[in-house]
Amino acid sequence: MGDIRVRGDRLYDSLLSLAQIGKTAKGGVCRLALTDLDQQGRQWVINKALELGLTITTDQIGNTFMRRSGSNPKLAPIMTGSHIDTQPTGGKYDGNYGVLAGLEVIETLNDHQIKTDAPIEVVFWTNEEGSRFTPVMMGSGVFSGAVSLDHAYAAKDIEGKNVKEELLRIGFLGTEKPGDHPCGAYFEAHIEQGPVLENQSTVIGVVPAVMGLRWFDCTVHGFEAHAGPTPMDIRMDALQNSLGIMQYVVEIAGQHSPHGRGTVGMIQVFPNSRNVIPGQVQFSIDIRHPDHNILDLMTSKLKEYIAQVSADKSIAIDLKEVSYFPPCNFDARCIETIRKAANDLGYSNMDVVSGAGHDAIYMKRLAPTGMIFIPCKDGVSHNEIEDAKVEHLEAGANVLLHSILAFAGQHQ
Ligand code: HGY
Ligand code: MN
Ligand code: MN
Repeated sequence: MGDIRVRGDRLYDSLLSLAQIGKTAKGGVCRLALTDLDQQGRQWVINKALELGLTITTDQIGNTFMRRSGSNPKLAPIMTGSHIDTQPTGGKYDGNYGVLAGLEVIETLNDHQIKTDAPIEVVFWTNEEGSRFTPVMMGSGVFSGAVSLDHAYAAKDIEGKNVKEELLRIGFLGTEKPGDHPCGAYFEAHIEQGPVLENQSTVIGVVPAVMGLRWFDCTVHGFEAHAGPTPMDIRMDALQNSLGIMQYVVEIAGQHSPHGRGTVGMIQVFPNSRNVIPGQVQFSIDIRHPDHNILDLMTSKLKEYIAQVSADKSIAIDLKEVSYFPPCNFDARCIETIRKAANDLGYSNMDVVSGAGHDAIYMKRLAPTGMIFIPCKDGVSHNEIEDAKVEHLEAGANVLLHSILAFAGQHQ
């Protein structure tokens, strides 16, 4: 069994084919969670799974499990997967790679008529990106109990549509109770989305941990007035009063470099008219750090700064936490299994802490969990130019194959 390998060309073709659904002019993918394009992407993956002889289950938050039976159905399945929803200017590989690498593992086992003791399941999770709906990693968060189903159902997008109605509309409001689904171990293959592996000319990232994250929605209130007649000294300009906070988000990340992260990615100005002094501004805050205590310190500093701005300017500022997960360490046995597979296969490998969140951080709460990284071109992701080499896509899938087999056992 040690000498079986996936087919990188076949995996690459399936990634390019799935990437046609929501493809953008610059060669990326825009397939936001629970849109018609997400529905088409889901159906494309399910059709491929059905061709491979898998059985399909969907839970009440739309997480979808594609199962290959094992010789012992009593054993909990060894699971792998990721997400197929993307950022608005996403790439072909973020998430999609982990799902299709899982199906390539299945197809390789079918090719070699290998029967495993434990069942194997490939999963795609609902709304990992958190771009259209928060919280981030919604489906796996509900599956692990970190997010309530009702809270997820009520989440609304910028047009006021909620998750439950959108799941129903696209036909993925399943019946299985989230989490009522055993898992023996979970492995997720993903592009690194950063520059470390490429800079180190290393093929496989063995992921020991994921940074902790906090997301906020910050709303700064002001007073709408005419841009012409209103003197500068009496204005309550919500946008001007927001700028210092936005810069401070980046400043606190710098105060805790090299691992601190601070980003303002979304901003909405009301009424957003060029000759009206903004009466309200709502913007996103994303702060991260691999050390829990430092993440807490960054959070308290941010809150103190915002309170000071509110007092100094006598303005109302609302800060609402919309996503949180602490730094997470993966399972030692999974980490060593991944490292051994990479070494046995002859792939260079190194530890890489993940700056990006992944569904694996929630699966780690339920079962032994590990992640496999491969390089992406210039470390770029969440960008339409995201790219990866076929040989790296193949290498990661081979490490995934042998890591799964190490846990699933082979029926004699
Ligand atoms: O935000 C993240 O880290 C992930 O891409 N959802
Ligand atoms: Mn991802
Ligand atoms: Mn992403």
